[in-house]
Amino acid sequence: MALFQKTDTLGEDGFDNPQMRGCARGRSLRGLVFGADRLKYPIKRKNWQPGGENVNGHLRGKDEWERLSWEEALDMAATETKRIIDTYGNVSILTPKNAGPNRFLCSVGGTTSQWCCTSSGGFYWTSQKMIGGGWPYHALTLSDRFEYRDSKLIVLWGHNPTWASQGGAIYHLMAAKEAGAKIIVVDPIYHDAAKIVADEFIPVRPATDAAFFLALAHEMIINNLQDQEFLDKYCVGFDAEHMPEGADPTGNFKDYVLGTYDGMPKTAEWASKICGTPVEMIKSLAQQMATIKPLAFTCTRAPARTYHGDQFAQGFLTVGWMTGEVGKKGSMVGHVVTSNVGSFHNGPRLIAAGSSGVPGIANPVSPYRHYQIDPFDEGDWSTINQSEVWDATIDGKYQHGVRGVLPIDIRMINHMGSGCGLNQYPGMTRGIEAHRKVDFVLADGYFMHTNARYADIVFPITTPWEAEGRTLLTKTNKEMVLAIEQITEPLFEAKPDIYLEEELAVRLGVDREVIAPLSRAQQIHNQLAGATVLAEDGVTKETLFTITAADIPSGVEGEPQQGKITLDQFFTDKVYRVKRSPGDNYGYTALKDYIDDPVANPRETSTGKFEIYCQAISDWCDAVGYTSKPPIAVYQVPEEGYETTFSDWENQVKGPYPLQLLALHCLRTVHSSYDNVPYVREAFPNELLINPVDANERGVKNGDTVLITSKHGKSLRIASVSERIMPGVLRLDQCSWVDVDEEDGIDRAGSPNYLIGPLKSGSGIQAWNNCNVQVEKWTGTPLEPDCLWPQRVLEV
Ligand SMILES: Nc1nc2c(c(=O)[nH]1)N[C@H]1C(S)=C(S)[C@@H](COP(=O)(O)OP(=O)(O)OC[C@H]3O[C@@H](n4cnc5c(=O)[nH]c(N)nc54)[C@H](O)[C@@H]3O)O[C@H]1N2
Ligand SMILES: Nc1nc2c(c(=O)[nH]1)N[C@H]1C(S)=C(S)[C@@H](COP(=O)(O)OP(=O)(O)OC[C@H]3O[C@@H](n4cnc5c(=O)[nH]c(N)nc54)[C@H](O)[C@@H]3O)O[C@H]1N2
Ligand SMILES: [Mo]
Repeated sequence: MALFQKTDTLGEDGFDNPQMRGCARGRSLRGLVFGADRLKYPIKRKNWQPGGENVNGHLRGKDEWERLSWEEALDMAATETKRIIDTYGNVSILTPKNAGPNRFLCSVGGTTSQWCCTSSGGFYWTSQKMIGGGWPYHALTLSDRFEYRDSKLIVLWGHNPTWASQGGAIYHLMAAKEAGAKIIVVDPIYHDAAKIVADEFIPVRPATDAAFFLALAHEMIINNLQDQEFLDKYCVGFDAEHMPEGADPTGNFKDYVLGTYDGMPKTAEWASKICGTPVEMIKSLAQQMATIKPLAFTCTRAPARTYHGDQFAQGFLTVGWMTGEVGKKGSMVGHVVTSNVGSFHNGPRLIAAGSSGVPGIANPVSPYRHYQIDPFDEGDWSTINQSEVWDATIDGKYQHGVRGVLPIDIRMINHMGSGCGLNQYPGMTRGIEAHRKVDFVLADGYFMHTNARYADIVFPITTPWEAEGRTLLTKTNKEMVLAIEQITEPLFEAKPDIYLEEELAVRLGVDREVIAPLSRAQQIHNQLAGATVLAEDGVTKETLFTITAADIPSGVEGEPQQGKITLDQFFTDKVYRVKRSPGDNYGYTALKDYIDDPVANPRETSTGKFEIYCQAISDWCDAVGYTSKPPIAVYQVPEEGYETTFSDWENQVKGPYPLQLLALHCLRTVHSSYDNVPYVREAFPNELLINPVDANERGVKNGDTVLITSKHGKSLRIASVSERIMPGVLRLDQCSWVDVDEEDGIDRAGSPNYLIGPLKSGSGIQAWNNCNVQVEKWTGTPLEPDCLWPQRVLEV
């Protein structure tokens, strides 16, 4: 059977309504679903059995496996979970995944969850507090894709949409360029988007952008280029005359930049030593940003996924607002969310699915998970920051917001459901140690991915392509939905997540209906029947699907309804797109209401304005309890960054880890997903990108195997020597499946989180893009390209 994600062939292809092309991962689905390494049966680690105290935990990741029947495995997992709850309480079970705890564990008293800033780095909380609004998500402030054709200057700061963004991003950039926009890219890498559309490329070292922003501000101030009227009217905190009530006037941004009180003007020369950008480039960018209008000033969240990443977000917004380029056609300042909407499909979704109708189950151990946290809440909850879950498990304590450091005794790690936390969270060497410390690790998976490899019991789970029925996928850009359908019966003994959860819950005395109150068919029907699309007026919600009596499966409750497209048509086309044209009612100019009338439409900040001086974000970081920061954008040296590559910064003497490592979202994988598929490995080898200057210093040639060492771990990779990356900076893909050689403790797969430490800062950021490393030529056996490695096929 051929199984490729179909590509969009609907309608006429063109800049207004481009067909959406399937990506390399989608086209590799066959290798994922029908991979020889699919997990076929429930399995148990040979030297583990229920009953605790840590039965041979040191063998996790090394032990052999034995096959169990589903009944045996379910009984064993349920008995051990119950023992742990009865002995140590629900709080002793850690569920380290973004998707949140399972219905099963919530229904039996809950579990310690994790919270994080994951994708968003410093932007999540900083954007809400400085811009106002967005709750419970970020405050997003970029405009609809058509508006880029009105921009005369587009800045892509740490923004490579050719790799990480859905929605045909590069096509929209090309259209903007054709319409006359100049495009400037600022990045440590001369990436593919730069190659295709950039008129100028400006290099910058990772985790140093905050210094660059201050120099841009300095340059604008000394040449009086800032839009003072905009700053006075819409912002607080730029200068001493416009501070929020009660704030110390000497704490304003302008005086910090000029060095009025600290004697240190944040000049281009000062910044250049830190960020590595030539002085002339900094000055020229300030000039261009302040004078070429309309300006679209965009970045991703990648540079904010760094230690002190809040200061990136603050600096970016502050300098953007200094240009006054907000809320008008083609003028915008904001960060993109490449993961959900794509880089240029900003604004509210035009199409929405109905609710499945299944109510959530609260987690009695904590109301918080994923992005949600209230560090000021002094209640008796237990949620651990993603950067701290492994340390907390090993050390028995964690930071509980304003309550400070509290003890915790984790006895079980629950990996059920989606996510691959052990591979994906920073500090994997600590993660492996944590997994070896507890009594029980429970996992499921399609394969023996990292979570499964270090577990005691693993259940084989069906992929979405084995799930019954046909439904719609709305996790696309805002203008379209895709059809998804079952393409094969469940393989081997794989079963759906819900089956696993239901069976475990029943064994602990919970009613089946609590876990699965509605059949899958009913849930799908609810999603299809409730789907809506905005009418041409851009306001009215219309029913999307026509559903006939024959479309409603027996046993499913529902009524026939009239919509814009029949289900048969949708599942034939496989895609539904809203037709766009310039000037239509689906456009969106971010923040227009505030700019048009700031009195009638105040921002949801404490002052009602944009807060360049933002006490709220400073208070928030203090409450989280890792590192504190002043209310304005400043530059603070990170725990790992550029300065820390030196042992003696004053005399510029390099230290033991003289290079900076980036770990980027890549063409090969979606995070750790697809990393086991040999043909994406072949097409996109995860090589260490290194500049010729650094390679030559180390006698490393293109194709050589190199050893990468950090304070936290060691990895081998093949070097790819190229001038496309700045000297002093390296790049790996996030995130290959770690493959540790137990003899020497070195990871063969180049999995970046094995090198990256669990650093903790600011609003609770995961610091993925600032790791300090050393590289040397590997004198042992050279690595074979990983596309030739045997797959992890378990013979049990
Ligand atoms: N070094 C570094 N690390 C990073 C990042 C980085 O930039 N650098 N980025 C971070 C970011 S932004 C993110 S979002 C995270 C993502 O990290 P994760 O959320 O852990 O995502 P994946 O690695 O794709 O893991 C998804 C796993 O869930 C399984 N799965 C998918 N659907 C289901 C399902 O329905 N049921 C079950 N049981 N399993 C399912 C897949 O097979 C796969 O193994 O990674 C983070 N880690
Ligand atoms: N193919 C693919 N696409 C994906 C994903 C995937 O795994 N694979 N994951 C999705 C998800 S969940 C997310 S969160 C997004 C993430 O997507 P993004 O947030 O866009 O992150 P990246 O693609 O890792 O990095 C974007 C750019 O930032 C630059 N950069 C990194 N650090 C710095 C820095 O300190 N300063 C500057 N100036 N630039 C820097 C990198 O060189 C790169 O060019 O991607 C989504 N899209
Ligand atoms: Mo993400």
